[in-house]
Amino acid sequence: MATLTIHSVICHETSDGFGSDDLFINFRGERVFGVQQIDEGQTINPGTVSNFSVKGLVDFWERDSGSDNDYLGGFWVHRNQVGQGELNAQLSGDDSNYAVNYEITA
Ligand SMILES: [Ca+2]
Ligand SMILES: [Ca+2]
Repeated sequence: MATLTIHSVICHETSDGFGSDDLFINFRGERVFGVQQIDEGQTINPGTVSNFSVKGLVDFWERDSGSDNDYLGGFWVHRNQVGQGELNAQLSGDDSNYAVNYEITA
């Protein structure tokens, strides 16, 4: 088994529209974190969110009521990333700018 830990999610720019983002995170299609409000300049620290056997897709969404949720972006994680230390991903969906720091451990 491998473990996905999301150390930090830094919001440099929220998605389109007014105000903060209502962020939630899915792993393999199931919600593992949120909804958590986040605004520009803020950082959240989800921590260990899931275990997995081989690989999985991590997706970041912005929840909207009254319209479809906005897709912020995502990335694949794989068990062969165990031991690679802290990894980084950039999200830019819906004109957002997020920096994600994560790690895969055994
Ligand atoms: Ca929203
Ligand atoms: Ca929105």
